[in-house]
Amino acid sequence: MKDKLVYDLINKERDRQRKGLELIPSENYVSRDVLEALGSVFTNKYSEGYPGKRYYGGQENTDRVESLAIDRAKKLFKADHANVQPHSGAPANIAVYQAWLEPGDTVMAMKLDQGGHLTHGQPITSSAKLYNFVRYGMKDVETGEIDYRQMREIALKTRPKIILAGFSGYPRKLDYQKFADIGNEVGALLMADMAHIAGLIAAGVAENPFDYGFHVITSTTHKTLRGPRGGIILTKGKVSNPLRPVEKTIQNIPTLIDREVFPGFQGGPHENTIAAKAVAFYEAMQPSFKDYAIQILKNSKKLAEQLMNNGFKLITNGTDNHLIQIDMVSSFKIDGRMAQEVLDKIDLSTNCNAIPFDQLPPYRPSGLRLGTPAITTRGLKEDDMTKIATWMKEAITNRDNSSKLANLKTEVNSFCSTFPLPSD
Ligand code: DSN
Repeated sequence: MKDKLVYDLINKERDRQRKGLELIPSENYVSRDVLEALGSVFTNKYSEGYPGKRYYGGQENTDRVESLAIDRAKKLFKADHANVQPHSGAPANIAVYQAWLEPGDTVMAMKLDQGGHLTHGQPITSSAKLYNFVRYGMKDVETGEIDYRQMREIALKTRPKIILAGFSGYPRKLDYQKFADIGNEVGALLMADMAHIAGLIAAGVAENPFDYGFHVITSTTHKTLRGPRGGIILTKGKVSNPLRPVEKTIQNIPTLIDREVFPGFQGGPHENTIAAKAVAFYEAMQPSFKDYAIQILKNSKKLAEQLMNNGFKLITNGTDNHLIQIDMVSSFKIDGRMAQEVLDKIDLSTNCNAIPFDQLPPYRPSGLRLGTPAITTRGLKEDDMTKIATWMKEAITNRDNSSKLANLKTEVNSFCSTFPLPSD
């Protein structure tokens, strides 16, 4: 590469990724094949429209690669229709809202502090300015059980047009049947945002919301699914004649969503990313991906157990999925940001996060979020989780001792040198 500045930064970032452990639950390390597709000449091509119905010429290869990504996504997630064009998870969610709602309509989604996501109606987002969001949360933060009785009462009162099951910080399973019962009772569109657990669903180690009658699933492709940064929207039902006006009915949802992604909300799709999505879907279909997903869960359970043994107070006292939330204030009387910064010093990457009923502000919340998708890709197993929990405890309790932190960092770096990145 002639641009030395960028070249150096790419190399430095590769080194950073090699030397440390990525514990942020929404991150992962992609394969060399995914990277190659992402950096391919498909980035040169404009292809507004959908396969077979484009607005520009020269589409014989883009049509085929996008069709491949669509077919693989459908197969992987038992969908009838897939839109693989959303640039990421936020645009995917917004496209569904815009396809189905009118301004002022109500959406029911998880509270942010309980594990919900910004795009599920946080007041600072553009969606929250257009639509009315009502909330559900946990009945008991010690177990993580959702308060389904209260959820139903709120739904009967507010008649949401969408009931959204999904999260970015909730470590337990959702009861999709209960969501479906409430949604069907009030006539809501059942939408799941499976961004965090898409890889677990693809591998068959987490439940698929379509098995419970959900109408729409959105996801990112770069978390547990281990693909490029991007989004997808999956639906049941087929696209109807795209030239005719369509009514807002459940049957028309695939057509409404396709129209909303393009031309409604986005312009040209990123066909290089779509090619990389196709590669990631292929990889997720291989038997080894199931082993990977099983190991994510084993590692997560073990890490949770070891952290608790080391005095970390976990939100819901454990985990059923790939992610773990720690209440750092109760555990060690420091806030989540300070904990994140201490762990950065020993090359363990985590992220601070709000915890239920957090008394601290979002930029300096009480919680720390971590997870096992990336370290499992790297090849770590249950025994290694004991090391990570011990390093974390040592670093947090010796946070003012710079030579102790330097020693821990050396230990982490030397451990990591035996676990190359998949793209090495
Ligand atoms: N930023 C993602 C996460 O970390 O969970 C969600 O969009």
